[in-house]
Amino acid sequence: MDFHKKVLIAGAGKSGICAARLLQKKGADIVFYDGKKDVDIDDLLSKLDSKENVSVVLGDVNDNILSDIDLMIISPGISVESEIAKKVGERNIPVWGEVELAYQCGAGHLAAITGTNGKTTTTSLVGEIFKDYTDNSYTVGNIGVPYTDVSDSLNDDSYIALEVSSFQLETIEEFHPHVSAVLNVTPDHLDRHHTMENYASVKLDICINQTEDDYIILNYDDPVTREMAKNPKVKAKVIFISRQEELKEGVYRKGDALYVKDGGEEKKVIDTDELILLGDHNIENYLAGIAIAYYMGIPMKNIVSVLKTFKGVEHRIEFVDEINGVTYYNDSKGTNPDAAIKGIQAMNRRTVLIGGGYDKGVPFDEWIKAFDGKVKKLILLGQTADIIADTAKKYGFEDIVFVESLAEAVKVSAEVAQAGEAVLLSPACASWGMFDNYEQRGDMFKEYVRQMKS
Ligand code: UMA
Repeated sequence: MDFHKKVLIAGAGKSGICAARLLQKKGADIVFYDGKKDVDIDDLLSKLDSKENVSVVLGDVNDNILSDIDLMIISPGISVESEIAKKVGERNIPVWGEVELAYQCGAGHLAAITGTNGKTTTTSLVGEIFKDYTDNSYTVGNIGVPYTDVSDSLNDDSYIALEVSSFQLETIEEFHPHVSAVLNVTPDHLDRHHTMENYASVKLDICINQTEDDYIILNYDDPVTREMAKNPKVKAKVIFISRQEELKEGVYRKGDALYVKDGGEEKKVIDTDELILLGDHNIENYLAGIAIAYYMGIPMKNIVSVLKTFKGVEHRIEFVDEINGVTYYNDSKGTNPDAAIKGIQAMNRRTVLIGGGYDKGVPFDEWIKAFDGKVKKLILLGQTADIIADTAKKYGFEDIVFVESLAEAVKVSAEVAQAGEAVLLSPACASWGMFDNYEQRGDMFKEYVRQMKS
């Protein structure tokens, strides 16, 4: 593909910057556009390899900038219904997402993973399995590292685990993974996609260029993804995963073990008690990870070896340590009640729960109802402490301690928890006000826990 062109890059975030760097290497001239008027232009230019033949347009879309553009690369955060995308489309200028650009410039064996929940954990698991198999492997996409950041380093032997969001799938053209996966589809991003039908349809576009030589992994237990198997878009071989049913063909849980059944032959992969991550949702992530790696042709020994050691994604029900028989988990990414429900559901023992933080005005009722007799004591901090306590009392839960800081929360938890129990930081609230972000909150939690060991 000839990129000696003038390319408009919409969005000056991570995706736009990596796309620009890749295009500069290919000899393109760049026009950056960002809707934010206060983007620091010097800072933006300093992130590029060269400032030559780069211009920056901020704020309103000016028709003049479109006059000699050959291609637009759109960042995932910018809707295809945005003014700039519409204006470019009207001029018949192609609009590619950053993922399409990376794909067209890249090479290698590609596995692409989407779904409403679990895609980061599954992508990370698949990425670890690829890494165990070959040094020439990459974990990229919505997970945080733009695909364009690595596409120039790829060759035919590379293995790529790519997390793709529905936003990124809106603007693919030739994008063609060998194995794709749609893990589940539940309501999300409806402000952008308008209806569940549109949202599910754009997710299924992950397979639109696949052929019968490829595979699509679908979740049999999710009614939406189960139905997808019948969709005319699906040309690839369908491989189902299920944690509820033994399948005639596919990857499933039966009793206390996970299995692959391929060509009618059942192969046991691993006993579930050898896995580190807890919760049914993680069984689904494991099954998907096994299916993706297996159909990418990775030997079972690499798959099993990573399954035994995979600790999940940082800050998501992350095992921190075991001290005096008490297991500590960091779920700082539980920044809303829905996410925190998954956190408490994942606990298989009595748990001291640390919650509270920034007030986003959301109700906590469903979270408290999910305690399910497992919460031994609720340690509360931050702006929402009183609201959470009032909600808990409404449902008859009174074992509450108020603390002033995360350090105090850890100290009190350690005093209260007994051997065989767990301490879980899963705040159901954003971290703002007390911390810069959930990562900092999680890092500090881990630090306080580890200090107790020394
Ligand atoms: N911008 C506009 N106009 C708009 C919207 C944004 O000009 O209408 C500009 C912003 O001012 C900003 C730039 O676009 O300067 C940001 O671009 P972006 O929102 O596409 O963000 P990136 O930094 O490029 O990060 C994106 C993904 N962000 C989104 O999809 C919103 C990151 O996913 C992804 O990790 C990264 O690319 C690398 O691939 C984040 C995300 O929240 C984690 N994803 C959603 C999710 O997981 O639910 C889909």
